[in-house]
Formats: sequence, structure tokens, C-alpha cells
Amino acid sequence: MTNKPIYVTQPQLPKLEELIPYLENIWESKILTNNGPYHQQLEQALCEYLGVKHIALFTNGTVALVTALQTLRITGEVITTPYSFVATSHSLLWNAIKPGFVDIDPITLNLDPDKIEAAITPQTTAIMPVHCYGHPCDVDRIQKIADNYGLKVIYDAAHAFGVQCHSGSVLNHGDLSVLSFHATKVFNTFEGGAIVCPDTKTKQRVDHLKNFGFVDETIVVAPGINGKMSEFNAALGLLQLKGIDEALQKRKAIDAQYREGLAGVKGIHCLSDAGEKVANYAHFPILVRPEYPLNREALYQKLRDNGIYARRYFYPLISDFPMYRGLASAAQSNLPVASKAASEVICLPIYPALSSEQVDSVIELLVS
Ligand code: T4K
Repeated sequence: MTNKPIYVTQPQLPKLEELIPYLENIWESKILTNNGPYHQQLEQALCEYLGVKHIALFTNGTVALVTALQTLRITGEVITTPYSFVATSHSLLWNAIKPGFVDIDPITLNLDPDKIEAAITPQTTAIMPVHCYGHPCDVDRIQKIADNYGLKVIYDAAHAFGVQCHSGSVLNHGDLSVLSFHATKVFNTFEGGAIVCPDTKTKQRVDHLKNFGFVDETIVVAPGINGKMSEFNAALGLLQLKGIDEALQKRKAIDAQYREGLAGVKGIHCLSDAGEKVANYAHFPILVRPEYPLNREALYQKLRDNGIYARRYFYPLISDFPMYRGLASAAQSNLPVASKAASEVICLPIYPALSSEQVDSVIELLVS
């Protein structure tokens, strides 16, 4: 039994004293929200860091997803993955859109491009894939299908902060990409999120929608929501950016340690990358296969009994929750790969402050 519990993640935080000058400025200016100076600075800084043209900050990733769908006026049906956090599909239901679940690729666990076309109906207007665990989807093939059928693509990029694929930032693919800056993410602002937009016109529409639809004091152009990030969260984000490269290096080292320690363990499959040029090591998922002496549930419990609070992301599948399971596309027979992955996966702890000894203690439990 390890002394202190080890959770699947732990947020990275700057030194508290470094935050104080930012707070003093906020207290002095009395600008707490509504596109204040820190908000503007963080949008600019993130565009530069991530290599994207426009970013609109949000209170969280879920409201950003809901707003992204509103931005492009998506209706009808949207093709998506069942192997994700519920927020992905919930954003569709909040827009009265019917999810069309499509199975995932067995190697990357991302939406399988081979299966998308068969799921397109006359009502389909968009595809919402997820860069699961920060591993890029097959963006080129997905775009080709979208172009052929006249569909929009909105990426749920909640896990994909800083990830680069063959063509640079993965966030530049699709019509919009949505980030989460939740406490559990690679880059956090406590709560937060963003929409990455390709042009000023789209960014302007997003900015209206996240501010109730206001264009100016008297003009409201859409039934917008309140999705604005506060100055506190934005200031924290500016500080967090200073530590992000070091945090990513630490994650990379932990990833390497797990891979080395688990390489010879029969029945434990470490998910490989999806060919990204720059990875972010957001999660460390393993698949517990039949050759392993314990099944997934028994291993999950063994870890817990030893103070390791690993998580079964993503089990159950979204399509198995009550508000989705009545859909024809939610049938397990339609989603064999996702169903298998959901029954085998365990995400091991990975975060910058996790020591090499702690990683060893997790590996030891898996090996013994
Ligand atoms: N799309 C995708 C693909 C997503 O994964 C998510 C969120 C979203 C969209 C929506 O974005 P946001 O609206 O959240 O911005 C967590 C997170 O709450 C959620 O943000 C995340 N995905 C999901 C994968 O995981 P839980 O219920 O598993 O979190 P929780 O509270 O059990 O936290 C896990 C562990 O992290 C805890 O055991 C301890 C540690 N922790 C957590 C928090 C919140 C801390 O040490 N400090 C903290 O403040 O959902």
C-alpha cells in the first residue's frame, strides 16, 4: 500500500505568490469579466503558443461545444463517437440534434473513417469526432468524407492541447475545434475552454454567441448564452502557459517509464500514439486483454485497494447511458470495437508532479 493515494491526475498549478500581482491588478481595475485585458491577452498568447489563427475563450469545454454547434447552425443528425466523455454527445442533445454513433478504430480508438459513410443519412449535417486521449483523428480522411457529402466537422479537442499532427497544430483541422481547460486537463484554468476558429467572421459569431448574442448595447443577433471566461481564469491561464513546456516534458518522461516498465507484461496493451509529431501525453490508457491474469475490473479494484485511483475512461460508452441507448446507432452490435475497448481500458495516473517512484509503484502492481 502506498502512503498517499494516487489519483488519475492532479492539476498543475503555478506558485501562489506569482498569481498575487495578477489579482492585485484585477482588484485595482475592477474589471472582472466581459472580454477584459487578461482575457484578450490569453487569447493572443494561446494563438501564438498553439499555432492557430483565432481563439475564443469559454467558461468550460462543454459550453464551448454547445456554442460551436450553434455557430455553424448544425441541425438534424451528427455523426460522433460513443467512446468519449458524455459532454461530447450531451452538446448535441442540448441543441436538439440526434447523435449517430459510429464505431472506433481498434488501434487509435478514434472515430473509424471507414465506418462514417455508411452512417450518413439525409438528415446528417456534421461530424463531431474526438481526438481521444490527445491522439489525432485521421483528419484528412474525415475532411474528405465531409467535403464529399457537404458536412461540417467540429472536433472535440478537449484532450488535444498542444498536439501537432503532420501539418502542424491538429486544432487547425475541421471547421471548428473545441478545447477544455478543466482542472484535469494538460493545460488548466480551473474551469475553462475555447473554440478555435479559422477566420475573424467566425470568431465574431462565436464572440456574439458566448455573450448572449449581443453585438452592442442595443443589438442582439442570436439567442446566445453566457459562456465568457472571467479575468481570474484568464490571468491564471497566462501563468499556466509559462509552465506548460516543462509540464509536457514531465508527462513525456512518465509515459516513457510506463512503456518501458510494462513492455513485457502479457495481456497489458499500452495504446500507441496516432502518428502525431508532437504529443501531449494527456492520458496513459492501457487495455487489459484476456492473457492478463486478472480481468479489467479485478485489476481496477486491485489498484484501488493499493491507493491507486486509476479511471476507466471511457466506460460505460456514451451510447449505453439512458438518454442515448434507445437510438438505433447505440446498439452494441453497431459498436463492437468501442464496446471491447470500454470493457478493457484503464487510464493510469499521469501528471507532472507524479514522481518516478510513484510510477514504479503503479508498474509494480501491474507486473506482480
Ligand atoms: N469532451 C471531452 C472529450 C472531455 O473529456 C471533456 C471533459 C469535455 C468534452 C468537457 O470539457 P469541460 O466542460 O469539463 O471543460 C473529468 C473532468 O471533469 C472532465 O473535464 C473530463 N473531460 C473528464 C475526462 O474527466 P471526472 O468526473 O472523471 O473528474 P473527477 O472529478 O473524478 O477528477 C478525476 C481526478 O482528478 C480526481 O480523482 C482527482 C483529480 N482532481 C480533479 C479535480 C476536478 C484534482 O486533483 N483536482 C480537481 O480539481 O471528469
